[in-house]
Amino acid sequence: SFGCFFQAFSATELKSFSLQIYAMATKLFRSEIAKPISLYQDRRFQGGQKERESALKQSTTLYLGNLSFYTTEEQIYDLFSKAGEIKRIIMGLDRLRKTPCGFCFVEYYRRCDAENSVNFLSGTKLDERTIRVDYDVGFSDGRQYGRGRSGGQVRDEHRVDYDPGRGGFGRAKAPQ
Ligand code: GTA
Repeated sequence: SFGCFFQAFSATELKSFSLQIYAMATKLFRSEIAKPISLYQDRRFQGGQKERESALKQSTTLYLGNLSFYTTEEQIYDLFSKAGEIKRIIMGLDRLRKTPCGFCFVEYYRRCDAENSVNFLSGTKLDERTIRVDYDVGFSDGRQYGRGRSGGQVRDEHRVDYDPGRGGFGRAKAPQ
């Protein structure tokens, strides 16, 4: 019986067991349950932290990052429709040139399909690049444009590497 099982251990051992179980549960809670749904904070989001979290929890819209400028809407459609039926894809565009600048929004009809995309497609490769899939609060007009000073994404203004899939050097190291 359970009584006999516990009698086999000293009080110190039982205390140590329960402390270990408590530590494991805390770790799990911190890593899984308390994990923020998205690390990204849109500075232009009209609303507080509660509205943001509630929008992210219900949203069927995803942000895809680290795309090649050459990846097409069709390629994105082919990969992301594996998780479910897509309502629309909005390509991220350079604000000045109106050409793809390495991100997009994918909207599904169903929340569970968006969840499967985040869980199974984030970190996979598209056009030989590791893509990032993030929950988004939902598309609104104007969000399809890069916000960097040069028209592309902000991150491309800061990077110092040579990335042929994203226009070569970032603005930080562009030859003057
Ligand atoms: N849901 O992760 C995202 C995300 N990102 C990165 C952009 N968008 C995102 N949406 C979701 N999740 O509609 C959306 C934006 C907008 C569109 C284009 O994509 O809401 P953007 O990338 O041009 O500008 O947006 P954004 O998002 O306003 O840029 P942000 O947050 O300042 O910076 C992006 C990254 O650039 C940072 O994570 C950091 O890596 C780098 N960065 C920014 N500032 C610096 C700095 N001073 N020094 C070094 N690196 C920097």
